[in-house]
Amino acid sequence: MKKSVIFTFFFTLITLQLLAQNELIANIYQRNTISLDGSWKYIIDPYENGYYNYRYQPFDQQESPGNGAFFNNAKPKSPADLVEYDFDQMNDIQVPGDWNSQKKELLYYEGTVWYKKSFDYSKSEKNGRLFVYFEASNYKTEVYFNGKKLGTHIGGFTPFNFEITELVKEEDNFLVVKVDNKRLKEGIPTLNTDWWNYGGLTREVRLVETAKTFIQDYFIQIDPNDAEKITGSINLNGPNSNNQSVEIKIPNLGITKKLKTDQKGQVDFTITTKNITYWSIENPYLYDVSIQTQEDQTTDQIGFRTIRTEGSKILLNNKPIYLKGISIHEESPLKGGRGHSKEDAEKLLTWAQELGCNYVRLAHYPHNEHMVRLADQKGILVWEENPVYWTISWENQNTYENAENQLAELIARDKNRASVIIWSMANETPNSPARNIFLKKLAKYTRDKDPTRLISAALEQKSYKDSKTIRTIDDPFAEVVDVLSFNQYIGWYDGLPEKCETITWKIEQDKPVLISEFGAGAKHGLHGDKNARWTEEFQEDLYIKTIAMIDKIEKVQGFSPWILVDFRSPRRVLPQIQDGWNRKGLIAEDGQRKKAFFILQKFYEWKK
Ligand code: GCB
Repeated sequence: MKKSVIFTFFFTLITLQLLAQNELIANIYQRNTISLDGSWKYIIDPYENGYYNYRYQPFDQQESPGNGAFFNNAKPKSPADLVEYDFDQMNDIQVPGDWNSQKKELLYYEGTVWYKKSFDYSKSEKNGRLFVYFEASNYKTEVYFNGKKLGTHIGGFTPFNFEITELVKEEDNFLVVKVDNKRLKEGIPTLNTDWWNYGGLTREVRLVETAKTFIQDYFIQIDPNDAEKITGSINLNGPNSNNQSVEIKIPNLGITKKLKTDQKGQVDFTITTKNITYWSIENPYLYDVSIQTQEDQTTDQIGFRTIRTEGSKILLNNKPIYLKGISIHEESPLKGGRGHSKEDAEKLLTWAQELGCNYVRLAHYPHNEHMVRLADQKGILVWEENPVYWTISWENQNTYENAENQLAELIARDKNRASVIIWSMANETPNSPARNIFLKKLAKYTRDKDPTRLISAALEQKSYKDSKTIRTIDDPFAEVVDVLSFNQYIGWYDGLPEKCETITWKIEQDKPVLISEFGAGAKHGLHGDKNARWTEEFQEDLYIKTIAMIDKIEKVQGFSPWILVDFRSPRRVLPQIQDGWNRKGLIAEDGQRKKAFFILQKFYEWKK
């Protein structure tokens, strides 16, 4: 082998190792953090000119990438030096925030944008460690710090972090991030969706300071088989992780327990206790749970509850519950664009509560962490969803791993949230052998990771045998899920609303049933005959007739109509009506309620 080939081989090996991101740090909001939000410099790079050299080889895999590589944040050292970019002369873009709704020229842009942030840093703890934590970035993200590659992240809606302890300096640090939101056939989601592909550093970015050996993660829940036992595990990270003393305290239960980590820096525990105030919709009680080690301390607010199914019932703390839900996309009701803030979450969940909801379906991808934190506080049950949507590349192993990884990151983030009761694997995926293998594997993976929650997926319905009036669920994945959910659009894509009066349902699985979607488009303020599409009256009538139809299905334990607020979708081009918006919202994008809002509200008020 030639020397240069050997070098490239080892260099690639080393870079591949470096690309592994660090395990997620749990409970980011209650750590020592420094925000990197605000103005960043940006370069639009549709040809990925700052990433590939002219032979289309990535600069970050070259021995000497030179001045062409944007991650070097290069500056000419003398007037003779050739540098064909300059971050510091570029315009600002705000982080967090999608680029589409910040810059006119980026409204429909799908491709690469480079971000750069410079900062000084003074250590608050001498022996501490430093990480950079991204709450989300859509879709493929390459992260570089002070000219070194930290790694790559794939997936637009889940958090990731990298350690920068050894790289950080007191002055002139620069973090360069390449974000590419090109849709990909083999991606999760794939090319085809019904929502806007917002690109960029869409959620917060922060530095996280930790002790040298710190509390990386913990999972603390009620034992699904014994509601008087709190079980959990705690993981430390650092040189002193093994055989370390750990103390867990839940003051309001009078619990103080001293533990010791094993050789892997982990400790599993079970605490038996009576008199737990269970987290519920009426009383979303959260306990302060604190974990202390010699070097580190963290506190979280955790609710304890059980969730399980029995026949066709869903039992919250052993009592049947009817899920009065609504589906929600993560768009900012205040500013438009991708939502990310606590205020966005507050507004969306307040609207859901005004409708009378005790449950929300966060479609079709993981929403920001504020949503589930607030749902915990407000007593709203949550369905969280992986972006396995419509027809993805079922046979591609990388696609599977990507789906599993996105779900793993979501579970890592939200596994201590009492509000989250359902992990949804997918939405409206067509039945095929490859799809069934894919989804079964994903469900098994999820169950192994988290045995304390229910598994579902938004499936599709079909005619029972050849009947014109009887509908059923005939899908092998229905055997796998705990909760049988499906979307149906009788009255909108399938006849007119009065068709609901002619349809009955034969659901044979002995499982609780949720209708994960139904709906109709209506332009707020457009009034007319109830048979005229796009009028508020049409949508209102569809709600009346659909609710009457599904309330007769015995096994139905709730539903989440499509959708709380009108949302942007490039598929929706009808002038004067859609203009780029999916109009199935009960609320228009400017906050105005449509007539159907009040129909659903009335039903939820009445329904026990
Ligand atoms: C669906 C999809 C959802 C779409 C909706 C619609 O079945 O699950 O993502 O937005 O229909 O409006 O057609």
